[in-house]
This record gives sequence, C-alpha cells and structure tokens, in this order.
Amino acid sequence: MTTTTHKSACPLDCPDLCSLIVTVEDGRVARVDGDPDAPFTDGFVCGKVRNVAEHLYGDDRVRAPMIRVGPKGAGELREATWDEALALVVEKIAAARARHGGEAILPYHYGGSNGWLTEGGTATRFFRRLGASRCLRTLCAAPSGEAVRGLYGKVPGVALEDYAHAKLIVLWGMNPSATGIHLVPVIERAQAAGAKLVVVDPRRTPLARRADLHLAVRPGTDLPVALAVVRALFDRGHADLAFLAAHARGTDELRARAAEWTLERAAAEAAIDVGDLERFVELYAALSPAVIRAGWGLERNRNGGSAVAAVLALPAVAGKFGVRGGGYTMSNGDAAWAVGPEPGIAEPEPASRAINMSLLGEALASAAPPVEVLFVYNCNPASTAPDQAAVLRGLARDDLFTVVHEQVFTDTCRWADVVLPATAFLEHREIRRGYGAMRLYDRPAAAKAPGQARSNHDLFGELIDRMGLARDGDPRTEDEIAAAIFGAADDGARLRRELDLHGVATPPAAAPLLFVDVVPALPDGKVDLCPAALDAASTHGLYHYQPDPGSARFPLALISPAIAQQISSTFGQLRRAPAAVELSPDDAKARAIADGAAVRIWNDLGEVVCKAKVSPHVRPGVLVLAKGLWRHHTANGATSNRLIPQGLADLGGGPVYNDSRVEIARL
Ligand SMILES: Nc1nc2c(c(=O)[nH]1)N[C@H]1C(S)=C(S)[C@@H](COP(=O)(O)OP(=O)(O)OC[C@H]3O[C@@H](n4cnc5c(=O)[nH]c(N)nc54)[C@H](O)[C@@H]3O)O[C@H]1N2
Ligand SMILES: Nc1nc2c(c(=O)[nH]1)N[C@H]1C(S)=C(S)[C@@H](COP(=O)(O)OP(=O)(O)OC[C@H]3O[C@@H](n4cnc5c(=O)[nH]c(N)nc54)[C@H](O)[C@@H]3O)O[C@H]1N2
Ligand SMILES: [Mo]
Repeated sequence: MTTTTHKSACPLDCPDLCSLIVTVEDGRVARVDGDPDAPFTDGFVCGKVRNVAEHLYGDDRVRAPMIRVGPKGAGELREATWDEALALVVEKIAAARARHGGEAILPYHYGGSNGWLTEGGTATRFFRRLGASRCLRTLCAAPSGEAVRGLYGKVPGVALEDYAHAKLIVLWGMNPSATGIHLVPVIERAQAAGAKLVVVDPRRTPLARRADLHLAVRPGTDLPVALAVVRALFDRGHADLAFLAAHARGTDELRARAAEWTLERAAAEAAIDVGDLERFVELYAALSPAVIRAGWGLERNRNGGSAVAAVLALPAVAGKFGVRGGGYTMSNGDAAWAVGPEPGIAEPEPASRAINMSLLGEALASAAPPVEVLFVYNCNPASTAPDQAAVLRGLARDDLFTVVHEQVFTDTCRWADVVLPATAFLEHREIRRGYGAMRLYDRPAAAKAPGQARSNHDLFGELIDRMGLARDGDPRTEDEIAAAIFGAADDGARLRRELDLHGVATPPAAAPLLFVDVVPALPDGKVDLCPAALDAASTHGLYHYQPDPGSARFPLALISPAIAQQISSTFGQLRRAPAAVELSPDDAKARAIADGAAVRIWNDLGEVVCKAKVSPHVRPGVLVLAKGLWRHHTANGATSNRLIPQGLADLGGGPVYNDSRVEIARL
C-alpha cells in the first residue's frame, strides 16, 4: 500500500475554512485531519469532514453521466457517456435560447463549495456569455450582507482569534457549537479568563447553557430587543456621545426610530423577562472589550435585515470599538481582501433579468419568458429552497429541462433530466478565501475522483467550447484563471508568492481594528446608523417592526437552524436516522405529545410527518426541525421547507425560513 499525505483546505460553506491534512492510501482519501500547525484550525475538524471518505466512495456517489428514463421525480435514469449527455444538454440550451433568448436558461447555484474555481470562474463565464437569467444568490446571508454593508461598508469585523481579548461576548442568533466549532474553544478560554457570555437565541444552545445570560427571544423579535437596548443606552447615559459625534452619522434618526421601544415593551414582544433585558443593558454598558458575534439565525425572518442593522449599531452607540476584541463580527469574507474572482470570469454581467433563487417555485411556475432549462450546481434546491411543494411542482414540469451537476444522488437529482458527475473537494484544485478565518488557500487535488466525475471548471469549459462561446484571450486553464485573479489585484504578487511558498496567504492586515487601523468603507469614513439607501431598499422602511405572522390556527413558530448532525444538506445521504422535531415540554403537554411520538406538523403549504423530541432547550411556542433534511429523513418525504412560505425578508431578498407558522399534533 502506498500512503501519502497532502495539505488541503476545506471549501465547504463555513466560516472556519479549515486547513487539512489528507491521508491518501492507494489513490483514495483515507483520512482527513485538522492541520495541527494551522492557526484557528488548531488540529481539529468537524465530524462530517473527518468522515468525508464515506461521501467520496459511498453508494450514493454519482459515478457516470445519467439521462432520465422514468417520470420526473421518480429518480429513474440510465447511464450515458459524457458525449451523449453533453450533446443533449447543448441541444436543449440552444433550442430554449432560440425560442426565448438566453433568459430561458436559469443557472441555479449556491455555496456547495465556496471556491473561485467551482463557484466562479468558468461556470459564471458560461452563463453570462449565454445571456442566461441571473440567479440572485439569496438563500443565505443576503439581508445581513446588505445591512452590514449599509452601516459599515466592506470592512472586516473583529477577527475570531481576537475574541480571546473580550470581557463580554454576545452570540446573537449564532450557534458556533454546530456552525463554527473553532470559535468554541476561543470562547471557553475567554470565559476561563473571566469574560462574560450572553446568548440571544430562542433555543438553549450548548453555549447558552454555559452562558451568564440567555435571552430566549421569540423568533423574529430581535429588532425591538436591539432597538430597546439602543434607547436604554441613550436614556441611561451609556451612549458614547463623543464617539458618535466624531465617527457616526444617522444617530438622531436611529434614536428617533428606537424611541417607541422601551425595555418593557420589547421584552413583552420577545416574551423574555424584562429583568434579563435590563441585565443585558448593564453588562453591555459596563464591560469592554465587548464583541457581538452576529449569526445568520437573526436574518431569516420578515424583520431580518433591520434586526441585523440594529444589532450592529450597538457597538457604535456604546462606544465599543477601538480596542482589540471590541466591536462586531458578521462575515469577514470579501471585506478583508482586495482580491476576488471577477478577473478569472473575464466576462461582465449581462443585463438579463434577475431571478431570486429563494422564489424558485414562483419562477418555475410563472416567469415570462418561461424558464425552460434549469442548470443546478453546488446546490440542492429540492431540499434547501423555501416552499418545497412549489419547488417540486416546478421541477415536475414536463417542459422544463433540468441538469444537475452533483457529487452524490441528491433529492434534486431525482427530478433531473440529466445528472452529471462532479468532483468533490480534494479531487480538484480550489482557490478559496475564508469569511470567518481570514485566510486564502490555493490547493491542488489530493486524490482522483472515482468514476467519470469532472470538475465544474472542466464541465463548463467544455460547454463553452461546444456552444462556440470561447473567445481569444479568455483565461482558460486553472493556471490562467489563477493568474488573471492575482494579476489584477493590488496585492496579488505578494499573495501569489505566499501561496506558492506555503499554500496559504493572509490579507494585508490580518486582524485590523475598526476605527483604528481602518475606517468604515463609506464615503465619509463614518458608520451610518440609518443609511438612506437601506431605508429605501427595505420593504417597510429601516427599523420598522413587522409583528409575528402567527394566527390562531397556526400559532407555533417553526425554525429550521443547523443542528450539530445536520448543517446543510451536504452529507445528508450519510445520515440515516429519522429527523425529529423538537418542542417544549409545555407545548407537548398541551397536545398530549409524548417524547418519540409520531407527529404531523402542518400549515396551508403542506405537512411534515416525523418524530417528536420533547426538549427543555426549546422555548414554548417554538418548534425546531433542522435545515438540510432529505426526503428519507421524514415519513412523508417533506422537509422543513415544505412549511416555509416564499416570503422575503425586509432587506436583500432573503428567505424567511423562520417565519413559518404551524400547528402540530400526534398522529
Ligand atoms: N461545519 C460546517 N459549518 C457551517 C456550515 C456547514 O455546512 N458546515 N454552514 C454554514 C452556513 S451556510 C451558515 S449560514 C452558518 C449558519 O450558522 P448560524 O449563524 O449559527 O445559523 P443558524 O443555524 O441558521 O442559526 C443560528 C441560531 O439562530 C437561532 N435563531 C433562529 N431564529 C432566531 C431569531 O429570530 N433570533 C435569534 N436571535 N436567533 C434565532 C437558532 O436557534 C440557531 O441556534 O453556518 C455555517 N457553518
Ligand atoms: N429550512 C431552511 N432551509 C435552509 C436554511 C434554513 O435555515 N432553513 N438555510 C439555508 C442556508 S444558510 C444555506 S447556505 C442553504 C444551503 O443550501 P445549498 O446551497 O443547496 O447547499 P447544500 O445543502 O450544502 O448543498 C450543496 C450541494 O452542492 C454539491 N457540491 C458541493 N461542491 C460541489 C462542486 O464542487 N461542484 C458541484 N457541481 N456540486 C458541488 C454538494 O454535493 C451538495 O449536494 O440552505 C438554505 N436552506
Ligand atoms: Mo448559509
């Protein structure tokens, strides 16, 4: 047996961006470990990636191209050659384009892998050059992205490593125990050194159990809570007026919009104890450095964008910037880097129509001109997109031609006309920048893919050729794309040198302090606490609270966060255990639901049949059913998305996963 080890990096959609040591035996990945020498990764990785070999070599791996033979949704396909499958794809794309123009083709992709070779590059060039519909990539982070850019512009927040310096850490709608595990030991060490921890989350998450204060807010009520804190900070003389005068604009407007929210009124709306909210104000005013880790749980409702904005206004109001470990962290993605994928794409965005991916069901039902070709890659919409019944109705259309480029036979593949086998990370080169850990990697493949899998780069390169879309001067090979990316960046030569030497590079300032080393990336360098652009873009005006969408028929809030065993739909084929919906002992008792009972959860959109888990960690009025489930996880093949409306958050066109309101009963 020959055994080799390789350095790699995990490109899956996660802030931690782990540095990996991959053990390859006889050409197959045998083990994946965290690189003990890499900062932040610190020698450990999540359970899922450690077991990635099961994903790479399991029965569900797509090994050859396949063409549908049975009815849509039946998952009956036959093997085909690459040549036959691609000829069919090209024929369908060309015919749809001839009938209605490029807009009849919809590329549908999110963050299966976050790299510039699988996500950007050649794939994006192909669809832009076709004049295809533009896919607005809103499944995640759209409201929070718009809010943070509105207030601060593109600047990095507090580096996760710098949480070590904090005296107060606030996790607001964020559950790092499942979704960013490398922050957990940093928090634990800070706590051991005396830092206080506050968690704002409807669930008693693992860190909430170890927190000094847990505000178990009703889903969607963070906006009044944060505005009440703003008001109280001013009223009690805790606002940093000198900082605000020098570094902020929009302060009076924020204050005016917060005026209606007393602590009492906000606590009542959020159904939390007003004494706890008082305590939060006092802790936040008293302790410094104080850092708020804003998560994505905050944005997934009708008030999400305004809620993120109000939470991110707090460190400015209370004057928490200027010290290491003080301020906020949202996403540190593109804000820290001058380098990006655009030069590798080498094709400007066309003016074609934009389709919001969160409204896929609606788009497939009624877009004009119709979507006739749906091309899915890096994504699993049959499982992950809102209003699952509408999505499946759309995918079942006989006049829709669906192509899915995938590693494993996902639920979306069951509705495909053509399935194309994709390489997985470790089987292709990838260039990837972190959005939590501030690092950039360029790592080669560590092993060969089983079967006939091809990378996104390869596949879309061939489609460009087959459709006659290649142009002289295009960066074509992976090396040429990389050269275009780094050649165009101010700092590109240094980054390239670091990558060549170490396989990893850091931004010019690895952990800059906001208002010390950098200022908000807005024209006047100030934080804008009530940006006119957000006010105009927001569906109801910035900081305007929309009340709970519950009704007498559907009083319970169904939320679908990541849980430790299921973070996205990736690797869902490996998890065979049936899903359970968690509910509070009170709600269970009122409905005579015993732990482990079979239950039905329903609203006007459909129903989910699964098991119940009675949990003291869920607040009354809330049900928890993990995101990323597959059909096989529930008794009726429906996931939480079956119950989620195609509504939109107040900013960014993001979905409102946690605005689902339902009833539950024993079967
Ligand atoms: N290893 C690994 N890590 C990942 C990923 C992965 O695939 N693998 N995926 C990544 C991705 S794509 C994302 S988006 C992040 C998500 O990471 P998180 O930000 O942790 O997102 P969620 O799990 O959606 O929600 C976080 C918390 O918000 C709570 N919550 C729900 N509604 C509300 C509300 O209205 N208010 C408040 N205050 N809290 C609420 C939930 O109970 C949950 O505990 O994780 C990333 N991390
Ligand atoms: N109910 C509910 N639904 C949600 C959420 C929620 O909170 N509640 N959260 C949402 C969030 S935060 C996110 S980020 C989305 C994620 O939803 P999706 O974007 O659908 O992400 P995944 O579920 O990870 O599925 C990604 C797929 O891409 C494939 N893939 C990975 N790498 C590659 C590659 O290199 N090439 C190709 N061709 N394919 C690849 C994987 O095998 C996987 O099947 O889900 C959203 N859905
Ligand atoms: Mo996400």
